[in-house]
Amino acid sequence: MNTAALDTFRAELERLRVEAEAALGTASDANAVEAARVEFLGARSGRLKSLQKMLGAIPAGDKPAAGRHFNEAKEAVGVLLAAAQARVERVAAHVVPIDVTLPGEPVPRGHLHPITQTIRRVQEIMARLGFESVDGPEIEDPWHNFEALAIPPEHPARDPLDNFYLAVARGTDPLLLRSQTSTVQIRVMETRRPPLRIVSLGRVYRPDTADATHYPMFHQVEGLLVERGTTMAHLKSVLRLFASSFLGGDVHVRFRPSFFPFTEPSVEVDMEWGGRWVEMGGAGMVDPAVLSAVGYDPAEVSGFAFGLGVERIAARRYGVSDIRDFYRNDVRFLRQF
Ligand code: FA5
Repeated sequence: MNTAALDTFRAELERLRVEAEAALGTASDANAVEAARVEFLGARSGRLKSLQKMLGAIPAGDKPAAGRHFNEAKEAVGVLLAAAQARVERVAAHVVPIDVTLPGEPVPRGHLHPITQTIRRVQEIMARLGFESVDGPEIEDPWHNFEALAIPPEHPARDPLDNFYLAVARGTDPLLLRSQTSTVQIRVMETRRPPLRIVSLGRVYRPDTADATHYPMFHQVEGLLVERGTTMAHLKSVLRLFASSFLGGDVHVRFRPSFFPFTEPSVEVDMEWGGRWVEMGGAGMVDPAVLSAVGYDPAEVSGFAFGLGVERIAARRYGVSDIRDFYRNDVRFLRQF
């Protein structure tokens, strides 16, 4: 039978264990753990030591049981202490002291992609020549991408192998990713009256195999001027002024006879800069049939249009020999611009 003294002793031991668990469990650093150790396990005045002294008052028959309970409690508190010490050591090892007086890590600043820089520069130069920047949709209907530009249904330029057509419901017109920015000429002429001076820069898409001068997604700069008395001489002057501002220095522009269904006459535009001729795009006088189709009177106004490859002129300006580099997303390359 347990005596009242043994019961009290056990209750005291349990209270001590619970309090030691709370103190050691919440101790947040080595000092707090050490303070708890002294309080509970201190060799001279620790609380366990005080309880040990009560053992003397336990009746002789209960002494072995009381001793066992005491040892169990002491061991339990010892385990709690070891766990608390290990925990605060782990935390301390991970805390890197912060020196707030050190200079911070520099945050690398990005910049605009060279193609975006080129687009903005072209817009700026053309604005100085009086050309307003306009946008058009990248998903187009066949009217704006082909028909209004005098490219009839049987024309090879409409071949599914040469365009990115979008799947559409049966019976509706197949939309496509525009293959040229000349679509914007039509969109502007449909909604405005001459005189017109616009420039439009944006993405176009063709299933071309990527090589040093081709990419399936690329950018074009489209220019359109419609005014009374416009001639090829105006076209050449504008292109030459543009090229000289863009590339810097004296740039020569050469026209080679060509064909586009929506211009007559049509030319390929080459530019000579730094002793080398490079093909930059196509151009011509807007075909009178196109002017009529949008409700302009070809007897009253005439116009010129041109379309240049943005990657090609950017490559020329920056001395890039492969336009695929613009899209490899290699920051070592992009950082140079
Ligand atoms: C056209 O796209 C005509 N719309 C240009 C035009 C506009 C003519 C207005 C008359 C009046 P072309 O298909 O030649 O033309 O393309 C023009 C330029 O885009 C090319 O000279 C070239 O610089 C660039 N280009 C064409 N295909 C690619 C490609 N896959 N990757 C990069 N640039 C390209």
